[in-house]
Amino acid sequence: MDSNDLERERGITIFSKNAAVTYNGIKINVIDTPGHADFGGEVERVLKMADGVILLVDAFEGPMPQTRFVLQKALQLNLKPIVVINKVDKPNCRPDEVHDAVFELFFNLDATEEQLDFPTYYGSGKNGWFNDSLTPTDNILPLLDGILKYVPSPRVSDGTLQMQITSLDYSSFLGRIAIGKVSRGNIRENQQITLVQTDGSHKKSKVRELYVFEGMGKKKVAEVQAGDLCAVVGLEDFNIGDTIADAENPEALPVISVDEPTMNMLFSINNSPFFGKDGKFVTSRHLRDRLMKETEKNLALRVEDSPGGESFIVYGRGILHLGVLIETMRREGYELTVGQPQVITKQVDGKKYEPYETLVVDVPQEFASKVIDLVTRRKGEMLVMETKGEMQHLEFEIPSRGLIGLRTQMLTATTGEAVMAHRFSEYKPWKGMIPGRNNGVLLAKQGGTATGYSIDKLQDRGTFFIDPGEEVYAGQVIAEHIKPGDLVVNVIEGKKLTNMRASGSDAATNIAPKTLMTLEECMEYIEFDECIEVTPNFIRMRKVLLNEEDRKRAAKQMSAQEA
Ligand SMILES: Nc1nc2c(ncn2[C@@H]2O[C@H](COP(=O)(O)OP(=O)(O)OP(=O)(O)O)[C@@H](O)[C@H]2O)c(=O)[nH]1
Ligand SMILES: [Mg+2]
Repeated sequence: MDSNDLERERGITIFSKNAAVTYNGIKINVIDTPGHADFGGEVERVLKMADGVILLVDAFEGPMPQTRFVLQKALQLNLKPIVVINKVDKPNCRPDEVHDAVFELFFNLDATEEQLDFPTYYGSGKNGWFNDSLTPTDNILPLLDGILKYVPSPRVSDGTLQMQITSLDYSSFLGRIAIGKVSRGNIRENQQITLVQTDGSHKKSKVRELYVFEGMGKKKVAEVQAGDLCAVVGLEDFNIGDTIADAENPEALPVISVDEPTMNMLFSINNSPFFGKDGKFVTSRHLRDRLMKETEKNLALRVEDSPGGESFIVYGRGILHLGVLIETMRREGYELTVGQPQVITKQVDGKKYEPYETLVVDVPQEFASKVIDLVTRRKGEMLVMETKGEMQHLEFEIPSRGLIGLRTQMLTATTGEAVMAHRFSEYKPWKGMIPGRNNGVLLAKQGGTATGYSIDKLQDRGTFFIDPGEEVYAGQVIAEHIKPGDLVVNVIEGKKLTNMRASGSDAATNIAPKTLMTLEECMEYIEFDECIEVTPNFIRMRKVLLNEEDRKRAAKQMSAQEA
């Protein structure tokens, strides 16, 4: 069901989606949720529409850190999950062990007796079958039977209309669409309603059109009964969390709460020399309107104006959550500058607390000690070490700060073999200094077009992030230095012209291709005095202070302050 461009590129679900099937005369609404903890806000609200949960687990990998997160949310809502162990087609899969691991997870999450007694189905989505045993079939009917058997019919109560808006959709024909579950009464086309907003205020409105989910699409209907999910067209000025209620006697449903943000980043207008060259929306006004609009549907996101009015502090649930927002904006034509992600600390009993995460790393045996060393240096503590076939399975507790920049180092240290995943666990006391990036960077001395000649000469000094022919500006990060400390270099030098020409001596042909970094890799890479210029076609890392003299002065000031 992943239909968004970003979802397809990354192979993960970011936004929840609806589908519906009718089986044996009973309508089954299906809601697909993201699995990653960064999108917890999305999971928490859509689970409110659900009467049951199917927990999908990989038959080889078993429960992942994010499995714990979504399962916890479901258990807290008193939903009784059906466990589906998928991908039993994988060679070396271990469905029985995975089943035990899932049981243990339920137990650790304080599941009730009833929840612990979960039904389990096995199968392969890829091969199109699911069964209540490991015996393959050629269909998914046993699972559908299980859904009818174990998922209770919707809990509805008697009374006037109540429907909480849990998602938004947009259509250029119909405008904004409110999606939710009718939990009481019924809703009709052309009905007058009262919208009860999360701050308690009331607003009269009218339903223009109604849709229910059918297959992968929607079907227009005249009326929807309590228990079904629906999409309402025609309401004005609504937000997620609002209740659509009776026109005369409106009663609101409890407000949806979502987890607090754990990370923030400074978003500003692009103030590089290349300002406005690439994007359509470039002013702080554009940026502000776009960010505010996002907070309407992205519940775990918060935006604050920062003094001066040119920048905004954006609070989110992690690198991925904020990264997806930035990536979406650049595709819409925005230009912006984003700073180094900062974790959000809290004061608890007069002490400084910071977010911690559970980090899981699966890595071939021979790299295990390197990984442990790397994570320990970043103040991680190992909790679990298990052998899984050829692989070593490691679990750590680590401050979120320690994760920033870890991925690149981890992949380098394990020649790309490590598989890592992490999830926010809790706030705990501040763990002290965590070393940042080991290496310095090479910075462009002046603006211009990078030449193959200069890059070739500088190749043994660093690993380049640019190719010959790219436009650069002074203060732009163009390479990783092979050593600590930054170096300002000339990359626009042309080859001295001589009359001698030898075939095959063109420097450009010997240049290693540039290292391409994704937006999130850049977010994890930069240091506090650096930022990222994001435009529709370019992602450039740069110093906040582009001028070399300014940087020297700032550094002097800082060391004076430290002294
Ligand atoms: N071998 C095998 N691979 C599968 C099977 N089902 C799904 N996959 C693969 O597993 C990967 C992840 O599938 P998704 O459906 O995106 O997983 P997801 O759980 O929705 O992931 P999130 O939305 O990010 O939580 C894809 O590459 C699928 O092709 C299966 O039955 N067998
Ligand atoms: Mg998915």
